[in-house]
Amino acid sequence: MNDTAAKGTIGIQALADRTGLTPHVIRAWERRYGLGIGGRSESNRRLYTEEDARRLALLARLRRAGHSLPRIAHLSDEELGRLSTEEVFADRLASLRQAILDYDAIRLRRLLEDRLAKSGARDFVANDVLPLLRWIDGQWSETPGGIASEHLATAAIRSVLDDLRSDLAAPPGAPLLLVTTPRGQHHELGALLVAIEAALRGWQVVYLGPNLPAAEIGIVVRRTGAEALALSIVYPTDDLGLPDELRAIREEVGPHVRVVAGGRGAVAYAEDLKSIGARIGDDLGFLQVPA
Ligand code: B12
Repeated sequence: MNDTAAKGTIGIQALADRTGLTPHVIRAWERRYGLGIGGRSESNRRLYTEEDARRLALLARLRRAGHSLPRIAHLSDEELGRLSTEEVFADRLASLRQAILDYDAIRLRRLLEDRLAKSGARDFVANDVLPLLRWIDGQWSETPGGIASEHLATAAIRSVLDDLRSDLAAPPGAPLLLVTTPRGQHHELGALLVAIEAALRGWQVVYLGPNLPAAEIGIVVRRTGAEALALSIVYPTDDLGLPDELRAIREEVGPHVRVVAGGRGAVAYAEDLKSIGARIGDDLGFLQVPA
């Protein structure tokens, strides 16, 4: 038992959800290799901390990248961190990048689906989708054919994420979250990622796609009784109409619906978001399903 274990709040199923492993595998690994995670609550329940979840996710990633668990399970967190340099994971992206450079949309899609099936949703997002988007970012704006590559890549990513999202079923009675981007915000992938994460956390998600006017959001809230609304804001960051649109969203949804906004452009509208009582930031902790 490690000494932070007593403060753990995460049960084994939640730990499994976060790491993409099953409870059975976690128990087996603990038994065999002593992973240096977890402790017991006063009622003798096995509980884990956020650091434990991060350590276990890292161990699982390193194992998938070819490291042997018996050899790495006892390393310190710092030593594990060193192993997980970009280099270790570079290979993982190589075939995806090549498919993009070859304009081979079918191969790209197949590779992405394959990754998702092998790694599970969270690992796929963290270690394939986000690094790939970082690579795409500004990669070829000056290169002829570069814009086509970017469009091809994001169309494939979008489509795989959308399939993943629509496959995630909510438990009965789950609270309802609407996810969209406000009018004028056309970048959609952030909203899709939020929809996926929220569904994994037990929300029933109604995904409305990008660029939705306030009045439409209001209609859906009233019709569905949604408890919360997540807005992704990426680009532009200087839309003079967006502050009014955000105020209109609050008026439409009423005072009780929780509103959260994230995405790389959200901070540009921080004051406006604050003024409508929206939470801002990428912390998905707010998506904790209300008790
Ligand atoms: C994919 C992409 C596109 C695709 C969009 C496809 C689609 N259907 O969405 C295409 C190719 C069409 C495109 C077009 C353009 N794009 Co673009 N695009 C990107 C790219 C690569 C990813 C954008 C994205 O989806 N981000 C969303 C997520 C993945 O990232 P994030 O915002 O950091 O969000 C993270 C968190 O904040 C969180 N999150 C996101 N939303 C929310 C919401 C909540 C509630 C919470 C809790 C968390 C959360 O999730 C993410 C994961 O951690 C970025 C570069 C990049 N890597 O971000 C450029 C980028 C956003 N694009 C950019 C630009 C300039 C454009 C164009 C103007 C290019 C052009 N000259 O035509 C057009 C504009 C289109 C338009 N009408 O708005 C710039 C914006 C620069 C700026 N000033 O901010 C960027 C940053 C590229 C760059 N470095 O220049 N783009």
